[in-house]
Amino acid sequence: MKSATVSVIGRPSAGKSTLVNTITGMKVSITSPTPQTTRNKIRGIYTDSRGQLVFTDTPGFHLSDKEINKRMQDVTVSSLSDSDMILYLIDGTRKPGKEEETVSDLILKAGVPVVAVINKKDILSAAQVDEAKSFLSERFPSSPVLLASGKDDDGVDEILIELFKYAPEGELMYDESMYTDQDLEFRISEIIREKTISSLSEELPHAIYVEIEDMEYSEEEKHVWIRAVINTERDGQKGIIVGRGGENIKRIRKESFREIRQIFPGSTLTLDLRVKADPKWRTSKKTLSRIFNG
Ligand SMILES: Nc1nc2c(ncn2[C@@H]2O[C@H](COP(=O)(O)OP(=O)(O)OP(=O)(O)O)[C@@H](O)[C@H]2O)c(=O)[nH]1
Ligand SMILES: [Mg+2]
Repeated sequence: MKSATVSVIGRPSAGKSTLVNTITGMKVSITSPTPQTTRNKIRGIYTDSRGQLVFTDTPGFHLSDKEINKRMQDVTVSSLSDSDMILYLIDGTRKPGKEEETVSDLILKAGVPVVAVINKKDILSAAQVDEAKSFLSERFPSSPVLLASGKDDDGVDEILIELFKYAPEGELMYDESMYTDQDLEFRISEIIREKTISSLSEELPHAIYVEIEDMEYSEEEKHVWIRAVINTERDGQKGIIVGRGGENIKRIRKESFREIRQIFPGSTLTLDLRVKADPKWRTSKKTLSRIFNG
């Protein structure tokens, strides 16, 4: 039996979370076209007759001195140092520059086996593939370099084959029926954040965080009651989230409701969704520590 922890590392929007969802076959980690969607370590567990791979999806590594970015960098770096292997994803549509070099330096420093993947195969030109290949073969001469599309589930089996090749022998770390170890409140807040992000444009997704204020479950009535808050950074941003006539928040609620209900099959659900301002939370050490708990 093989058993290994695998950190999924790469720049923002490389497709890390999409790939972890494809591998596990479940919605483990939220995704969006906005870079820096993932903010925490998110575990996705894959088990088959070969053994178990416990993936840690991480925040995309972004070079920036802002406090919030430093927190996210810390989450990613801490994951690098506690995994048996690294799955390094690069987005073939973007030229490898200073940021990519910094990410690959960090990976090399971790000193564990690396499987490198050029992702987004479905939209890459031959020249883009060549450029990514030469970057990776120069930096990781002894690592396999694969081409895949996490979104289309193309080349993903080959990634698993390579990872199992390098994985050490060991017992399963989780029961084979498990696909994530996230607590319920976190998962629910992430679903709401995803639906909020997808309703917004430009910078606003970075200005929000979601918290579950209260959650109760009645075994007798088979009913789940959740009160959640979408926090914005400024008072003026609340109106954008609510939208004209409440249209936007209604859509966020409806889409969140549909997905949260799947977590509680056989139960009914009340989702009370509110919008509040938490001024300057992105520079508040206390709030950041609560959100970026690793
Ligand atoms: N064409 C194409 N798009 C992809 C692929 N994988 C992911 N994407 C898209 O790329 C965007 C980012 O995907 P995510 O999975 O959220 O990327 P990520 O690396 O987790 O991003 P961060 O969490 O911000 O670091 C989304 O719009 C995805 O739909 C792929 O294989 N092909
Ligand atoms: Mg992500």
